[in-house]
Amino acid sequence: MQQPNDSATAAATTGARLVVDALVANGVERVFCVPGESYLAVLDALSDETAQIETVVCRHEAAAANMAEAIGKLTGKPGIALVTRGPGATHASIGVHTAFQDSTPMILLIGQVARDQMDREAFQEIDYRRMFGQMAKWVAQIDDARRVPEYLSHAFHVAMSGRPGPVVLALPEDMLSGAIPAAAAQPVAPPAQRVQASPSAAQMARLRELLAGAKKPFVIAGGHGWTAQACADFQRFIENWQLPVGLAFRFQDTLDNEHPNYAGDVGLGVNPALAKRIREADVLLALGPRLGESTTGGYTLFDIPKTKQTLIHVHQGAEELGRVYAADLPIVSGLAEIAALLAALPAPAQPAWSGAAAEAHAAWLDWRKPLPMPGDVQLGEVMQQLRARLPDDAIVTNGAGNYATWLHRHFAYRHFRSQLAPTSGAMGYGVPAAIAAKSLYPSRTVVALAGDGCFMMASSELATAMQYGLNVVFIVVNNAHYGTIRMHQERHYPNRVHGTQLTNPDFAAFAQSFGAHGEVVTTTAQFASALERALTAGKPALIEIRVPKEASTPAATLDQIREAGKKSRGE
Ligand SMILES: Cc1ncc(C[n+]2csc(CCOP(=O)(O)OP(=O)(O)O)c2C)c(N)n1
Repeated sequence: MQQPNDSATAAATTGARLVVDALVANGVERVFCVPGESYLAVLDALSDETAQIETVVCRHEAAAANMAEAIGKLTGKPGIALVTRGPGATHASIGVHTAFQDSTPMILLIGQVARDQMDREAFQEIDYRRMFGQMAKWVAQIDDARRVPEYLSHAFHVAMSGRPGPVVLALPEDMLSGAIPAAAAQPVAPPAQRVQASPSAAQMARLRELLAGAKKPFVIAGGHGWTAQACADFQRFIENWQLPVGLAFRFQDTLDNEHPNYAGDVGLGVNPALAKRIREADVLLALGPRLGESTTGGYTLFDIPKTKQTLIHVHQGAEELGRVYAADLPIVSGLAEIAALLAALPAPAQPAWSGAAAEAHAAWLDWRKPLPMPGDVQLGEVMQQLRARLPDDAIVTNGAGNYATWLHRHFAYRHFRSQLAPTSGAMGYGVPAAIAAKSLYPSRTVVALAGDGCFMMASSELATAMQYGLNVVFIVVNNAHYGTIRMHQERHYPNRVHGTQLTNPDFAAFAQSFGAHGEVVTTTAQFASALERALTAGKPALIEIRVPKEASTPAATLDQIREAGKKSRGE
């Protein structure tokens, strides 16, 4: 290991100092980390910048990376995670993968082995270019401390521009700690600017022509890259044009769900009436989302490679257009850029489809009504109670699991960036995402909804919530198994339950052991008062909701799922 920087040398700097200077220059307010000996010099430089940058110490690198990802989702600027080489980087990889799938700006900084140890499979050494090659927008290793400003500037630009995504930078330990003459280093770069394309006048004219000529148009909006102003512009557009709007999987906060043009979410378990409406549309405007598996009903909603519908696909990254579906009008554009133009796009006086938006919204309202489920807790009603009690701008997070389908179906997202949920379907996301959201917006209410499986993947972060006084309300839907996988198991291998059962702790006592508030709900009627106590506890709080295994989805029991599986195979 190299000697730390000799602070007596006046005009010296270090790679670590330059890294932190770049974070400061880009307005970074917090970094999420688990410390490691590979980047002590960065921690040391951060200790001089506590007025601007808070260092949030986590209990697991997966959580630190998920927190950084959540900050990227909420702010549109890269969230920063700092982890050690080898084990730290491998733990953190889930957050990088989510940032990639969700198109979220994020930068993962990894302490790397010293340059004179490289390529020996030294202690915890990994070649991050190969490791993260497919799940990051850019991976680099900074071998020359003098060039840190250039690398960091490029990292911020790449993460935020075009289709946003994660950048990984490996920082060799000796590059970070070794002193170099300050004059030899590049100067700090100005803050990075988001670079986005705008549609051409000809593309807007064609878009107008296609849309105005439609009989049954439909809009699917979503994807990362929206701003509050873009959402307001988008709302004006769909009101002027009387368009029905679906929101892409886990981008349900792009339009107020109570808006009369809202038709529902186009995600997993899509409302069949909505799927029918989309299939029968003649012109489809996909504004912002990838047309990925979850937003296309597992690639079944549209024909491949040419959709039956006239497809106008707007995306921030050119590489996404024509990936699966060849659009009639592909447009590369930032969402704020196109939304401003759409708001001013003259609408036909008497659209052929008037009344369609109201019909689609009525169908959503119908879909939203809870159906009875086995057991004493009606989760659909719980979601509606949650909606009624939480402020409109409350942030609600989740990870992966069937429990989230009640949230997605029965809750209504009413505010820009009030949903934090991974389109990557990563378990263990909701808890750290909620903690990050609360650290960013201390005055907003933040609720993390998790299954028992999902919660336990990140439950150690209760300690982080306690340490930083981040009063998140954690709601754990406990059905004592990995319910989603059991559902698939029953569908494909009826009555052969294996590898999906869980023995859980007493969640309320578990939360209390951290110093948090904890309680159990076993009936629908108990929920409202438990929520009230959790929201006013003055500390992080956990509500365990006990539900039976049989309550598999908002619409089907395990028995029904098993029987449907058998029937589909003709058994
Ligand atoms: C990190 C990760 N591991 C495994 C999976 C596969 N998986 C998807 S849902 C699920 C079960 C989730 O269980 P739980 O949180 O208890 O929710 P439930 O489905 O019971 O409502 C599993 C194991 C995943 N999506 N992510």
